[in-house]
Amino acid sequence: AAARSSARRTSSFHLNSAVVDEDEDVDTAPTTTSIEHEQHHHNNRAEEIKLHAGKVTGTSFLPEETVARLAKGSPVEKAKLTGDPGSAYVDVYEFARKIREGEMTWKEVEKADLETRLKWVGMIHRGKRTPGQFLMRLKVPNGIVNSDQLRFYADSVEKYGTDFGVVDITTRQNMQMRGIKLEDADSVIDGLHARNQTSFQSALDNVRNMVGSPLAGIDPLEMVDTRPYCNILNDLITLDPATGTRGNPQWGNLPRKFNIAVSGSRDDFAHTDINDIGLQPCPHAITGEMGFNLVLGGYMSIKRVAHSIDSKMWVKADLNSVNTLCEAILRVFRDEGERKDRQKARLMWLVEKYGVDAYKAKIIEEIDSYNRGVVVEETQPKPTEPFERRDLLGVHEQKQKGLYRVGILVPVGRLSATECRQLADLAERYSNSEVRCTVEQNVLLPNVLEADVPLLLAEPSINGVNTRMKANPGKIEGGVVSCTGAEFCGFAMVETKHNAERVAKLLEELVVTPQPVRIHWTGCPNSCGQVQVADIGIMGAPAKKMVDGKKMAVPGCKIFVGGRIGEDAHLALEPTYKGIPLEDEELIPLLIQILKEEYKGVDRAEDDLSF
Ligand code: SRM
Ligand code: SF4
Repeated sequence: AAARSSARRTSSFHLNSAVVDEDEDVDTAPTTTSIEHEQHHHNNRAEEIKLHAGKVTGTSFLPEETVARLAKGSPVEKAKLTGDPGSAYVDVYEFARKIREGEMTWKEVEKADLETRLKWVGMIHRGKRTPGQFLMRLKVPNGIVNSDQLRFYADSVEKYGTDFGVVDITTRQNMQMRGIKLEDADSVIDGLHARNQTSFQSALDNVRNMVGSPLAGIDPLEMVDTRPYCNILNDLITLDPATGTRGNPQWGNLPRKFNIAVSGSRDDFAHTDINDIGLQPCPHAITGEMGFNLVLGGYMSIKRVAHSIDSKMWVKADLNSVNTLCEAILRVFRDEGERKDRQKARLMWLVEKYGVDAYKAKIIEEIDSYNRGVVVEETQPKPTEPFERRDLLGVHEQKQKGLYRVGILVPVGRLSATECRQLADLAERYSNSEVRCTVEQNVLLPNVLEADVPLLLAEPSINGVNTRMKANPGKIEGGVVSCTGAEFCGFAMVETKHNAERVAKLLEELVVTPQPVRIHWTGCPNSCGQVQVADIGIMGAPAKKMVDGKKMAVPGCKIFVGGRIGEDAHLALEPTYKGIPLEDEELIPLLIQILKEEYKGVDRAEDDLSF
């Protein structure tokens, strides 16, 4: 295993022949990944199963010393050792077929497969809320989808009904389909693969969706077009170099989840400061050549929330450098990361174990061993001229004369099948079928002709007259982000999405703020809704209330105030308020107070239109 591991490690995985070269004009770069020439594999089930059947497992890439640690590791590590998650790429087809043909029911799938291994194909069982139904999480590099994919999501979830069959845009600029049953999973996966997308390696101990700039290629202030980087890294992680199919065992047994974000401008729309790897564009101080400063170790969890730290590394903005740097970091993390205590298994802990200088030396040694001519330099000084972070919602000029980007609010990221199709219609009519997701769970349509902008804004699906989606939302409702919450998530302490959408509407009616205010909701301390970066972050938590003269436990929240994003990012690590019952009479007055004290809000009746 060790020999195979090192042989694999030093080989170069440049399968991305169709990935746009950084020297090319990438304005019309492919919207997703790059392997159309491999498409026949994905369309042919029998061939794909044959290819995967003989494939090496995730564990076989690990050095013997790491495998020994797995054996004494956490229950998840032991489970991964017993049933290699990489084989889920094949097993999901087997389960689906057997259930369809009446050979078994979903209840007979072993618990370890049902609740854990299937996460390697992006299937997350919602056993507590909707037994037998799954959420299928995709990989959408750089958050770019097209109308055909949107229609496919709608077609895939519709049969599960309007309550369960919905599509969510996530806080990683990604898509999730809900309600999927195991017997349908194979055809949905095939449909994704036929559309050059995948759900593989999107959950549990995998590298998660590649976040990039939603303005890639259309931004007058762009420093780097993030699309080719997101695509090549997505391919590095999910494309099996041995077979050319999705599902790559090489990165299929990491110690923990792993997040990568590539920022394209000083706005940092990708939130590099809360990702394990954050690539921040920055020109070289002497040569002026564009490159990336690397920040490391940002993450959020129940036990610890950490802002990323300066790694003291800079690489050129070219695909080989970025791919190699990320591969080296992943290799060291995979083989050396913590396997016993999952609370200490995120990258930050490994960097701290080494110390930044020793870690840097280790990564440079690893990069040099690949012999790909990649040079790592010291962190370069960031630009200092004044810069104001820009809005993603609303209508904005692009770098291309006569073309506009139009941001559209998708409240809490939730789309019904009908809304998916409405978005697809808009994209076909106005944006060359392209839709871009943001980490704020909204979308923007790029490349809208100037003359078409008024027509788009007046479209009945987004004009705000009885529509959830809005092209011109208010400053409060436009800034709402929410995790999944109790409706589907077993960890949730409270309901989030419906509360978030309703409370935002209420606040919008009562208060006016001069600037957009970002209110984030998250159902538990895992902080999928990233409350620590929000202006106002509402996290599900216990609360008590007097009921009939007795103190009773009620659903409640903690409130974080003052998180910042962009160049001047800051995490609000401690809540300002605790134990607030999640009831309108308690919560609304407090939120209004915060909006007035911290964000210059005024009562709507007093609005003097000066804003
Ligand atoms: Fe998350 C676990 C949803 C972004 C930190 N997250 C979960 C699970 C899978 C738990 C579960 O099994 O139910 C949630 C599935 C709920 C559902 O039904 O949708 C879940 N996380 C989400 C999403 C869908 C929230 C959303 O509504 O947008 C986001 C999916 C992103 C994606 O497309 O991949 C999501 N989760 C995040 C983020 C934000 C980010 O990546 O910027 C974080 C904090 C950042 C980070 O990871 O460092 C986050 N989720 C967690 C954690 C805590 C991780 C840790 O190191 O402890 C868990 C629990 C875990 O992994 O053990 C978790
Ligand atoms: Fe579920 Fe908690 Fe994540 Fe919300 S923050 S989706 S409740 S794990």
